Formats: sequence, structure tokens, C-alpha cells
Amino acid sequence: SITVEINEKKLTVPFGTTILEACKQAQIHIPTLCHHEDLCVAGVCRVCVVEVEGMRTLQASCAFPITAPIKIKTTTNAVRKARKHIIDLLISEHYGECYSCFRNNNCELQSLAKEYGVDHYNFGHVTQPRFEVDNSSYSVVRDMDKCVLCKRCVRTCIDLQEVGVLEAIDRGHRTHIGTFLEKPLAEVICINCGQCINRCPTGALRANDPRDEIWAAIDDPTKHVVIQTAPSPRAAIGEEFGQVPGKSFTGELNTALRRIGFDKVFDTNFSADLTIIEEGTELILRLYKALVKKEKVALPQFTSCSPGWVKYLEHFYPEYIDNLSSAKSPQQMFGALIKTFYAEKTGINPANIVSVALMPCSAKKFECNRPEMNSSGYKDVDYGLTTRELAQMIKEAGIFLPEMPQSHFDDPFGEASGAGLIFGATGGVMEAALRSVIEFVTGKRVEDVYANADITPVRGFEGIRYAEIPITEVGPVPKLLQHLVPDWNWLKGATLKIAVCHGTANARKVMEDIKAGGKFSECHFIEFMACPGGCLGGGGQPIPTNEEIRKKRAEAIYNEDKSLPVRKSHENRHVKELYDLFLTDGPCGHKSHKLLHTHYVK
Ligand code: HC1
Repeated sequence: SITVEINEKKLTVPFGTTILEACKQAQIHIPTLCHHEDLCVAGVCRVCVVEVEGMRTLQASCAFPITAPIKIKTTTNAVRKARKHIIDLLISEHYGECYSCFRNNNCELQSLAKEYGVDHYNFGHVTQPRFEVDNSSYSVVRDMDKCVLCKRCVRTCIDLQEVGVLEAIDRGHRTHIGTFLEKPLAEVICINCGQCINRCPTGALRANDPRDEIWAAIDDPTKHVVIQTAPSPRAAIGEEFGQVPGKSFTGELNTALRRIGFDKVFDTNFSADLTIIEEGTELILRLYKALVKKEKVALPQFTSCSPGWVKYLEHFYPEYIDNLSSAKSPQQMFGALIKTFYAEKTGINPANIVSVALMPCSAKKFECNRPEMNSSGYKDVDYGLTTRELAQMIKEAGIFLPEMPQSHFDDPFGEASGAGLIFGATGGVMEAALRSVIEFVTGKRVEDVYANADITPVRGFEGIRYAEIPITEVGPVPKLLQHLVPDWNWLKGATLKIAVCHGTANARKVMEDIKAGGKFSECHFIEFMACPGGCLGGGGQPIPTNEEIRKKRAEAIYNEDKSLPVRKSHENRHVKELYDLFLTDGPCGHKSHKLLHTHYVK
């Protein structure tokens, strides 16, 4: 370690610590713009400059590793002036008005301008847009006139997600961020994950916002407007109302949604439970075909509920599309059921149902517009709405979410299990599946195998996790599956090999290993989520998001799971009822194949 002096205060830091990190440790505030905790150092904006004794020029603190004892000053006049000039220059090139920008009050450039008293245009001002807004994508909108060239989106796309759609184009004052051949986003290999939006410091990137259409539907008395709410938004939306990360607002959100005019509020966790039954059954069938019938089937089975991951696979590894579970995501299963089962049960014409999905994800907007997603005979889900957009709607309605009384979800989908809820965290789909598969196959209670039904080997934030579940004993086949497999003897003594990975850079590692015939090619089931942390870190979640915040959101989800009376998908009585009343030929039966499964075609 090395002793440094910052503003005459001595501090010992490990070798290689950046000045910015050392200042943070000393609780000295340094303004930043191109810096983001999730990303590698860029050092391009220079907003974080400091004085280092003996050096002729000011140094970017984010890009200066401490390798020798040095004296640093962060509050000198030269530092103040340099920072202010940089912000002045950025503002002069920034087209657009703050009041009409979705990042108003949550914009890092605006905050810096306030902090440094930049309240007029010292270097002139751009009065005409230079770029066309690219709203070709269902998910991500690019407005390059608001870009500050911090390259956080570029580093997110290239390094964090290893997709590589965005890059700096041209040089000097013509530099801008663009796509391959300057094509619209919808025509390049964007996976719609929206991670670039989460890391953009300004309003240059945003999600394709359906609020106006949803308000219009709410105002239309001929429309029956329903909303399903995904597991992750409830664990994060409080942040939009100034609450500390890590607290769920499930009951408050239900009340707020009714007050702003939704006719019914449904829980996506219900259809996550259904997904477990369908996807778990599919896995059992694939294993049965491979191990007993010696048929050629695609293994490992990959989860398919993250639409960013599905798109990633379609773009980069299309030869593995058959490995994707044919089970639709919970969002899409729910959409198909609302316009069929629910419409029949309530006598509402499905043509008059407007189905909204509150999601933490920008790719869900793309997913609901996929041509495969019309199995009800209508567009199964009409609009994907992000956590940020819903928070805005709630504010527009004059509601302060944390003060809402709590209320429940609506029937006939009112019950959901903790297994459905934990889908929102990386490893959650796998844990939910295991809670059911272990009970189905062994006949034992999962609590007798894993304390409190917490399957800890698949939890955590490690980018790639691998686990083996030995099946030492088998029980009777449950009634729900008796038409598919005669017994479990063929699984006795087998070891279920599973893996979990989040973030597409990690997905690439797993896929390359599979291609090379490595350890992951021997897995039976792999959970892939496109976003770091899983859905709770989705591209539609409150900004900022970083590892600390993602961990808090995960805590909120796991704490809520613990508090729920039902924690296994197969114990959800409304799911059982659905198979009794509607999906009468059982999981992976004819009807569920028509409504709840699909086959992705690139
Ligand atoms: Fe997700 Fe899913 S967990 S994909 O992360 O399977 O978006 O939250 O809703 O569909 O349930 C997202 C979250 C979400 C689906 C479920």
C-alpha cells in the first residue's frame, strides 16, 4: 500500500488505486461524467481533474493509478476553473431543453451545470438539431443531439455486454456515437437490452415510451385496460420516489395502478409459476427422450424468458436456437391467457382488452411486438412499460407511491409463489425450477434438501455459476405429469448439471465453451439473463443502477419470497385450477403448445 496526501490529509491506499477511488475513500467529492462503476476507465470527459504536485497539467482522477506517494489537491482555483470550462463547453454543444427531457432532474450534465454554476451559455449554444432522432427500434431511442461523448454506451455495449453495436464515428468536432454504416438501431445487431440507457448520463438514450397510448386507452370507456407487473419493478420503483434501494412496494403499487385507471392488476409471478411448470416439463421430456428413447434432442435446454438473451442467441449463435426452451416468457404467457382464458371467463371481447406489461426491461417492448407473439388471435401483449415510465405515470397522476395503502392482485390470477417472484434475480428461474423439479422427481420436500427451500448454490452475483444436483432417490410421478413419463427410475443415480449466467458477455463465455465441447456442453439446463444481475438490473429500471443497487434490489426480492405463504410454483392453486379448467391436456399439451409455447425463427 501507498500513503498519499489529499488536500493535506494523509491516506493509505492499495497500489494501483485511482485518485478518484482514493478520494471516495477519503469522502472527498469529485465530479464525474464519463466514469461509471460498472465500466472500464475511459478518462475522456476530464470533469474529474485534480492537481497532482509536480505535474505540469491537471490529471483526470479516474484514469490516474497511484503507484507512488503523491500529493493531490482537489479544491484549487485551477481545478474549479477547468471543470467549469469543460461543463460550459459540453452545455454549448448540447441541443434541447431540460424541461422537455425525460432526464430532467435526473441528468448528470444538468447536475454538473448546477454544481458549477453554469447558468448561461459562455461558449454559445446549439440552436438547431444536427441529428435525426432514431426511433426505429421498439426498445431504444437515440437522440444524439443530447450526447456528451462520454462513451458510457459504447463501453456498455462493447465491454459489458459484448454486443458491439455502438462506436465513436468520425474525429474532432464531427465525432459522434453511431452504429455500423450509420444504420437505424432496428437494422443492426442490437439485442434491445437497454443497458446503454441505464448508463447514459443524459437523455441521449431512452426507451420507446408508450405512455400516451396507455393514457388514451385508460380514457377510452370501450377499452378494458389490464396490467401485469413483473417481479423486479416492485423491488426498484421506490427509488423513483426517493426511497432507498432494497424495499419492495408490491401492495402500494397495486393500489396506485388502480387509482390511475387500470381495470385489473395482475401478477406476472403467476405466469412465472406457469412457466416453471411448462419449461420444467419440457426439460423432463427432453431428458426422457435423450436418456430413455435415445432420440436426438437439443441439450442443454436454455431458458428463454429474457428477450435480450433470445435476441443475442439469434444474432450470435443461431445454430443453437433449438436449445431455447419453447416456453414463452411469463410476460407472453400471461398476454395469451388474458385474451383467451380471462376474456372467456369474464365475457369481455378480447378485441377490447388492452394488455399492458410493467417490466424492468426495454427488450420486453421488442418481445411483445415479435410476430411469434399473437397466439391469442390478437397481439398478446399490447404495450411493454418500463419501471421508469410507470413511475412517471404515477407522478403525473399526483400520487406519491410510498404513501399508498397496500392492496392485492386481482383474480383469477391473484396467487403467485415466491418461486415466481425470484425470477427477477439472476439464478431465480433456476432456483424456481429446482424447487419444483426436486419435489416432482424425489417426492421429498425441497426444504428437506435445502434449508428453507433456499437453493443457495445457484444464488449470488458471480457472472457464471455451475452446480450439480445428484438424484439419489426417486418418488412417484405426480398426477400432472403421469401422461408424459411412466416413472422416474431412469433418473435414479443421475446428476443434474446446471448453470446460471447473467450479462451477455458471460453468455458469450458459456456459449463458446459449449461450442468447444467444454463443461457447459454437458449441462442439462442453463439459465441465461441478458442483463447484469438479471431482470432487477434491466434496461427499464430506475437510473442510476450499479452493483450495490442491484444487490439491494435482490435482497428485497429474496426477503419478499421468504415472507410468502406459497414458495413453489407447483403449489400455486390458481395454476392448478388453470390446468383443471382450461389447459386440460396438461403441461406441454396441445392447448399449452398453442398458447404458451413458440419456436423462435430468426
Ligand atoms: Fe423478468 Fe420474467 S423475470 S424476464 O427478468 O421471466 O423483464 O422482472 O417479468 O416475462 O416473471 C423481466 C423481471 C419478467 C418475464 C417473469
